[in-house]
Amino acid sequence: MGVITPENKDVLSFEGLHLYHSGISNCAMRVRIALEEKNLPWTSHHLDILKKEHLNPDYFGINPKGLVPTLIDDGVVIVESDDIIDHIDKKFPDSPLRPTSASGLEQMYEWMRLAVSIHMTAVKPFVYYHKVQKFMRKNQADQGKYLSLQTDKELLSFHSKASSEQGFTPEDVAQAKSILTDCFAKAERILSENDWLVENQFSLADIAWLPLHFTLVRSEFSFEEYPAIEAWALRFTERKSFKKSVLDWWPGFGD
Ligand SMILES: N[C@@H](CCC(=O)N[C@@H](CS)C(=O)NCC(=O)O)C(=O)O
Repeated sequence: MGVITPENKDVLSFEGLHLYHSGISNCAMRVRIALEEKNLPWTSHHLDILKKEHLNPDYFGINPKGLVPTLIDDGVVIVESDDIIDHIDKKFPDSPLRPTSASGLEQMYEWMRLAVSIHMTAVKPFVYYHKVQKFMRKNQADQGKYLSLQTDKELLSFHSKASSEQGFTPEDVAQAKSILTDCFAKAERILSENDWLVENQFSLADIAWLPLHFTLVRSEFSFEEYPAIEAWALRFTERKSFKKSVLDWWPGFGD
């Protein structure tokens, strides 16, 4: 989706980089990593999504789906984590986070698209089942509020399931796991011969995927069968950006 025109016009006068984000959100992690890799100053607007701080008309007026992250760059509102990190790298080209060849670029975008495309079908159900649904289960008042704010059908259906008595089931998790396994098998093949996902050069592709590893490993997903991915994740944690963008914001799942 990228650049949008928000209903909440307050943000149009924001100067510099402002990020609406949540410590726990893997999508927001991508943006914080890109910002720290570039050493860019940014203003934090933190919303604790476990406490449902994002469920209010002001925020839905900025991000129509009520999701984090949202970046405001000098009054320009950008949503969707892959579009946001692409914007950051294009606008601030020092220390580039992309390969130079056309085929490398195509591969990088493919990995970014894949990371975003499996969010609703695999990452969210897996993480909700193991960690989040006990916090996110909405009471009737919260559910009513959500219904009055949310218009996106896929999210309405996702959250009505998450809030239901049963929540996500072992069958949902098995389906999610099979999608994740396909992706990680592909990444494992590449990383067993390379340090980074595309052309052996650190890029937005790695930034799109590291938060998924970080979150899934804390949600009982086993990476035992993927030693090259484990080594890649470890390499990532050694980067200067990692502590400031991921660890320092990570609240834990409350267990
Ligand atoms: N495709 C979006 C997904 C954003 C998304 O789902 N964000 C999650 C956190 S990772 C969120 O805001 N969840 C709160 C909710 O579903 O109400 C992106 O990549 O930015």
